[in-house]
Amino acid sequence: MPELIEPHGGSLKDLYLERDEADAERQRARDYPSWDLTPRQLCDIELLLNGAFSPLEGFLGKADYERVCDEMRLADGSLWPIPITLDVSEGFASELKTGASVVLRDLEGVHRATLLISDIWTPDLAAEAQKVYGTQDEKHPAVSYLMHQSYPVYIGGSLIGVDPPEHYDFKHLRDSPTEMRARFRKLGWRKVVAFQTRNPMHRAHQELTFRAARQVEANLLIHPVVGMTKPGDIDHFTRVRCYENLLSHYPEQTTALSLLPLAMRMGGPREALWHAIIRKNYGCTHFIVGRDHAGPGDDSNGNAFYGHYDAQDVVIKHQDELGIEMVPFKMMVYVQDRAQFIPADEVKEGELVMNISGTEFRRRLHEGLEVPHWFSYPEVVQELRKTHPARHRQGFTLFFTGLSGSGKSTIANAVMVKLMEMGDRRVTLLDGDIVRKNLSSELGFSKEHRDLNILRIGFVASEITKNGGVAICAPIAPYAITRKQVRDLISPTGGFVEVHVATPLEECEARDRKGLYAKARAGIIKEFTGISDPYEIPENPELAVDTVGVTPDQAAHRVIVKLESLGYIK
Ligand code: PPS
Repeated sequence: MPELIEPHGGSLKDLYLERDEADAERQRARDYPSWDLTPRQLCDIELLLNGAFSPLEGFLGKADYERVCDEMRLADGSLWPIPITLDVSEGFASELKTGASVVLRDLEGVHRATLLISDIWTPDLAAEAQKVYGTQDEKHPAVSYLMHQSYPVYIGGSLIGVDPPEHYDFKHLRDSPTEMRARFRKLGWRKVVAFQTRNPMHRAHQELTFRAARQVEANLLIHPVVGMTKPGDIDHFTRVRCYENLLSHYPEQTTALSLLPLAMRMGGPREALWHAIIRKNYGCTHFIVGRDHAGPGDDSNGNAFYGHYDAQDVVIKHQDELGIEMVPFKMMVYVQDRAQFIPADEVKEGELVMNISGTEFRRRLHEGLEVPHWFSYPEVVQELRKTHPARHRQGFTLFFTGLSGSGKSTIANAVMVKLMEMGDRRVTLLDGDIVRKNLSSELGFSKEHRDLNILRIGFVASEITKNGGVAICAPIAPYAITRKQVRDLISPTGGFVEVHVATPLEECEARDRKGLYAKARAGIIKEFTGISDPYEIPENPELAVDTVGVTPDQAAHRVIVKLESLGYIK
């Protein structure tokens, strides 16, 4: 395998074969078992193969995995804080043996790499969550991923890179570590400070990066993550256009922008170390770590998962070993009298400090309110408004959930008619029965089939929402985690409003419009929700409507009022 030795950034593992070797590998591997990589695995493999994850040479084997979880080190002792593992289904794993090879394919079926299997094992995912992220609280995105999205078996081994991924967007901003180092060399940049971000950059970020570069007398690399970030983040297309706009406000020749196709884990301190190693691999000499670096937000009790500056503490502790220097920063605040952003710890007594939080900024975007110029450049705000218009111009999904016979379809229908009467909305109704007929006719009512049904509805609704329409869904959707998956899928594309049609079981059964409850009681229909199958009551729906003593028109009106109060209709 070619290994480049570089004075700047240390040695780099480039795992790709030369073109003719790759052709031969493709031929050789024709009959190997093959695995379709998940979106996260696709991000991981890109950075494994291009050397961004050096010194890794593949997905972690068991000994490396265990030591990484326990001590943030590979089996050979080198620092590595996040387990990079290949999770596969039990069925697929049962076909495999150590010493054999697996073809890894992308979403289009292209052979991206071959994995030479060294280990196959079933990890304790809850233990991994506890060790790596310090919690089993599923509000942590990486914990939720481990518990609900990860496949149960890990396979480890070294990788042979066959075909680099093709990105069709922002080609001019995509550099491998080798290309990035070459660019720095060509530009004559000897010291480079990297700035990691998953958010749009405003003036505070600009000032912070200016100061960092000045402080260490280095050039600046704005190195935003465009792989996978925190669910609900602004999409990378919008962000990158914002960064490009902002770039014109930096002095020429001092600053570069390049995109990092990383799948973040939101692992706070451990993730900060990981980010630092990656930036060293890209040839940077310095790395900015600010407040709440790679923070996952608050846990289920409303407390922060990590201390605001824990990431800085961990990075400083390993600084010598890392081979890249941290530039720590406090939160930046705007001091009105100075008309300037400064770090919070430099504010003098009596100075008036202004700040607009991320939440407040999003509220202003949603409501179409003004964003002051001191906070962000108008071009950046304009770019954000294009893809994040005020709420009444956004698409949204209205997701009714409730027992059979609770009145979901009736209310959904009435709401649809009222929205169509208003005239400025394109509405699609995905009622339970309609979907079962047109999308899910082969499915039954086992948990697996219900989940599949709901995820299909979620997929269609997300497409409608993304394109500015209104999707009204009315399935039973009895499982909380599946409803959450649908919410997480749709929220980044527009609004998601969950309405629990909370008519009590006794009332639904008494109505028994379709005669199904009687059949369920008689055991003729099995797995009937509320009778012989569970219904998990939504804990925090945007609205709960009990239809007892309420006409369908009144219930629909409550939904319309809720949509108005949330800003989805004007
Ligand atoms: S789910 O759980 O969300 O996938 O269910 P959904 O697609 O909404 O389908 C519910 C409708 O199917 C009829 N039906 C059953 N419901 C629940 N449990 C069982 N076993 C079952 N068998 C058939 C029932 O008419 C539901 O319609 P609604 O409109 O909810 O009354």
